[in-house]
Parts: sequence; structure tokens; C-alpha cells
Amino acid sequence: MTRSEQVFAQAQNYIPGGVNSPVRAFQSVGSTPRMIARADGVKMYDIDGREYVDFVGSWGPMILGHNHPAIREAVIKAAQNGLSFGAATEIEVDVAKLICSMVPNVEMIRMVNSGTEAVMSAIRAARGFTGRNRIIKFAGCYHGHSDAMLVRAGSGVMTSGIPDSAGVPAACAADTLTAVYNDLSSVETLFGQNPGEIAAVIVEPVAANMGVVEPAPGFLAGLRKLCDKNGALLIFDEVITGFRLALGGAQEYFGVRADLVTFGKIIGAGMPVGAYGGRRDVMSVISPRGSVYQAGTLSGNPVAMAAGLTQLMILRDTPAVYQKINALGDFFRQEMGKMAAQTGAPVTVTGVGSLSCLFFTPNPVHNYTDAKNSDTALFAKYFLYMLDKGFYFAPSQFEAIFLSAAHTEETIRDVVQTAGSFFRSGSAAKGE
Ligand code: HOZ
Repeated sequence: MTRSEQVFAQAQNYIPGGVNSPVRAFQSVGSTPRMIARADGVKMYDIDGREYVDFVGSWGPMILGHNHPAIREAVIKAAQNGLSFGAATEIEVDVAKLICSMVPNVEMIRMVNSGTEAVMSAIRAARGFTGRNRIIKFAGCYHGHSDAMLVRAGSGVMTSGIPDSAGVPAACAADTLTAVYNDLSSVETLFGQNPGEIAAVIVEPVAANMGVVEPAPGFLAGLRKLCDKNGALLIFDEVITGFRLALGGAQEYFGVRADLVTFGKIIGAGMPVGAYGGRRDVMSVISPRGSVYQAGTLSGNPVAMAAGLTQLMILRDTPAVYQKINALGDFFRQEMGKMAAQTGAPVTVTGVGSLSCLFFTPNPVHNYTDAKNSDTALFAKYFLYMLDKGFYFAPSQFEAIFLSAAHTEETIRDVVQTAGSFFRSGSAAKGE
């Protein structure tokens, strides 16, 4: 038994399922987690002394690679002044100003502690602003684990074997309507069926929790038009795309305006941070300025703000980061695509910028139904093969492959070559 296995066996006694978040349990790939001891640059190391090239990056925020020295120094320095005050600070204003200067249409922003909290709060703001209750989301898009959003959700919900979550009262989800990603007519139909009742449409501008599904040309712009026509707000959930596709996130990348934007861990450079922001008139409904209540002792935590400010300033001052990671993403998809063609691998390579996915289906993937057609058993075999060779991917077909500025073309050649060995070997044969 490895030490990771021993620790995981103990964990099962004390933590539900042995983990603090379901996706990391390796359950859907029929294995048990590697217990990670540390990470640096592109590498992660487990407690058994094995090392991995990491393609998860703590689910996105490690855009500069793990344990960046400047961020680490900023955290240490901030911690020397105290860990939490539950009071207003100067640094949270610096972060807010910086984000408002970087992200289009974000005129005011409120810090919270996670993407889940950001979405939950943005929805409350949208409801408070419009005086309407209903929300449209898309099947397969994941917006965190608040009650109203656990409806046909992506990420771990897709692999959990239950369509939605137990413990969510029907009433909490009754105002959540579900449309089909990349299908504007499904959105139009919902607007038609619920006149004057839709507060907002929330979307992952690049769906990255059902694997990675690109928005079809015109899809995001079409949502904008439908929202304008029907007096609803458009919320971009940029927990994954924010500060990753571009400094201004998906709004800048696709040239489509959102009314509210939600962010997650990327703002804290990996520390527990989230935020929601947007139009000044909409954000003005938030308490204590307005009547929509939302609060938190740890919101704007000074240590997390120091980490975030440092990373965001590096990103602002180094445009080459985006050129590099987006080019690496193109290279990854091109090389994986070539490998798939040469080996006859039954996969479809998708992605945008530094986000990619290898869907284990030979068919194009445009939405949740297409994504669910993937051969998850074959994915699991591939995942375990790659892990054994030292490549750490998300342990689920329905998560993204994240590249960072610490990755190189060489890393990508290595991973593609190893993937090619898997597909050439008999181990890729279905049902084996
Ligand atoms: N599902 C999120 C990323 N797609 C975060 C990982 C988690 O749930 O632990």
C-alpha cells in the first residue's frame, strides 16, 4: 500500500468520501487520490515521492504556475501583519480598482470567498435589481454548489450518478430554467414561456465543466440580444475563463458585454477568493448601499488580497503571458489532433485559449448531451495510464485541461507522445 492509499483509508473515516470536494476523489476513474505534498512551476509531488506534470493548476488559478516566488513573498509579507481583520483594508480597494480597470463593464466589484458564493450573490443581485425571480442556466454548465444552481449541473455532478443533488428542496430550484448550450432557440423558447419573469441568463462563456465546449459563433452575442430584448441581465460565470482567456476575460476575448461577471479562485492566485462585479447601477443594489444583503467576515481577506493583487499585476504588466498560454493551447490541440488522426484514437479535441479537452467520443461536442456520449470507461483507463507515466490530469472526463505559463512546448510534446503510446497500445481497446 502506498502512503497515499494509507492516508486515504484513514480519510474515509473522518471526511465524507475521504475528500473535501467530490471531483478529487478519483471515484469516477476507479482509483484513489494521490495525496499531494507540494507543487512548484509545472510540477506536483505526492507524499510517496512521485512527481507529476500538472494539467489542473488547482482548477485554474495557477496561471503563472505553482508557487510563484513573487506571490509567495507577497503572502508571507501580508501574513506578518495579521491573518484576518474582518474590517476594511486598503489592499482590497487596490484589488477592486485593478479589476475594474482590467475587465470591461465591471464598474464595481464585491469580494467573496469562492466562485459558488460569487454566483449565489450575483443571482441575488440580479433578482434584486430586476424584481424578477427566474434564472436561465444551461445544462452541463456548473456554477458552484448553491441550491438554485444544482440543476442539470456539470463538473462532479455529471459523474456522481445522480442527475441533481439530493437535499435541494424543489422550491429552491423551481425558478431555475434550463436551456441547451449553443442553442439560442432553447433560450428564446424559455423567454417566450416566462414573459417578464426572467431576471438573468447565466452562462459559462466557454463551458468548462462538461469537458470544454466552445461557444458556437454568435451564441454569446445572441444571448446578449435576447437578454436586451427581454429586459434580463446577462451574467458571465468567469470562474474559469476570467483573467485566463485574456486580461478582460471572455468579454474581451469574444467581444460580448455582460451585465454581471463572477470570478473565483483566480483572483486569489489560488487562495480562497471569489468576486462578482458589473454595471454600477446593478451593483448598487448590494448592501449597505442597496437593499440586497450579502456579507462575509473573510471577504477581502488581506492575505488572499495580497496574493491576488500580485498575480493580477504580473498579468497586467506581462501581456506575453497570454500570448504564451493561448499559443500553447493551440499547440496542444494541434498536436493532440495529429496524434489522434495518426493513431485512430476515438477522441475529439476541443478548447479555447489555454483551456482544452480530450473528449472520448469521435463526434463533435456542442452541448451536454454530446458530452455525455463520451466513453468514460476509456477515459478512466487513459487517465490512469497517463498518471502512471507522470501526467496529472483532472480525474474526470468532464473537467478542463489547464495550461499555465510554466508549461512549454516540450511538456506538450511529451504528453502527446505518451498519449499516442496509450492509443497505439492494446490498452486503449474498448472494453478490455
Ligand atoms: N468543479 C470545479 C472545477 N470544474 C472545482 C473542482 C471541485 O469541485 O473541487
